[in-house]
Amino acid sequence: MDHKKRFASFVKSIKPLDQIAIIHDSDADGICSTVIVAKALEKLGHKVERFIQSSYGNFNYDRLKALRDEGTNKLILVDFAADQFPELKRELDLFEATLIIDHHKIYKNINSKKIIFIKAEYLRPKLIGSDYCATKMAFDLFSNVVDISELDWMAAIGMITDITDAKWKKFLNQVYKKHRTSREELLQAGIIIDTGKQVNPPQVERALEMVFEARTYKDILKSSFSKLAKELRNEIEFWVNKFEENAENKKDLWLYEIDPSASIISVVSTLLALKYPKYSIVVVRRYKGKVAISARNHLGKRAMNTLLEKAVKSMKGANAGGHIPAAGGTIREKDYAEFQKRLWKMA
Ligand SMILES: [Mn+2]
Repeated sequence: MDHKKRFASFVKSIKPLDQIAIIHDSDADGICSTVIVAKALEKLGHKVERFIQSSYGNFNYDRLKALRDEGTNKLILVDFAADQFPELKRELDLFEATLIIDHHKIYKNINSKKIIFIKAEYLRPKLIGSDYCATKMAFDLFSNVVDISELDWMAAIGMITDITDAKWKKFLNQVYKKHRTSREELLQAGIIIDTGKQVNPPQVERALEMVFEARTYKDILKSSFSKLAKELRNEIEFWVNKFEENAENKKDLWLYEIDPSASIISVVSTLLALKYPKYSIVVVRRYKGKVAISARNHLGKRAMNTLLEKAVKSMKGANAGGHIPAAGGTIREKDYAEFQKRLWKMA
């Protein structure tokens, strides 16, 4: 059976007593895709009971078993590369059925009787994951079973903020026209949603709620989160402007350590990649004994996911992954020297 058909039969098989949980990435793409899934299911008469942010720590047998024991029998994972986990089969076996909608690199095809595993390339063989974000995938998949056309602006926010909009000009132009808006304005809304994961402590649940309640993108622009976003913007600009002065490089590879008050390395690296498209830029931040890493190469000439995967390979408690132009990871602070050594070797 093809992926669209398996998706449709997953949706059709949901029964009134089923309890559904969504595990999602905490950025704008993860949040917008989650809201699209939940709203589409709501229209079909189903309620999503639990929303859980994906993290490497959250995705393990004990936590998933606890979720199952609380009653969750159907699991939906969005914008999260579950196929990266070696123990995955045992973990997902806890649930009656699992639906995975994701556009990260394909590590392993984990389709099975109980797992409906949908990657960007499976739906659109001519595209790659970095052209087709989870929000648009969810929008397209659910549009086949229920009319959610009023959520097109939300799909656009996910696409623009995840920088996966290049191949979708026609769709996006229709959205801009219909809602009398622009790429800039929807990007602004996406940046506000992203504030939820950046502030200290994070407020991802509130960001999710805000998007859930928004009737249009304007509600997001007017939300209380927009003030938080403004404050962060000054700090983000500060670190972007310090790049040339403080970053180190070997050939096209740049390493930039920053010490911000919030988790803004991924925005800083994205903005730097747009400013210096030819560079491969790795931005790092030490935090609580760990080092968070965000890597970008806007032109995709060097695969950032592979670069980080190699640089953290077999380090204890480390993880890395993502897309060709944009990847991320975490290591222990004590492994940072080794990480740098490996990075410069690959320059
Ligand atoms: Mn994404």
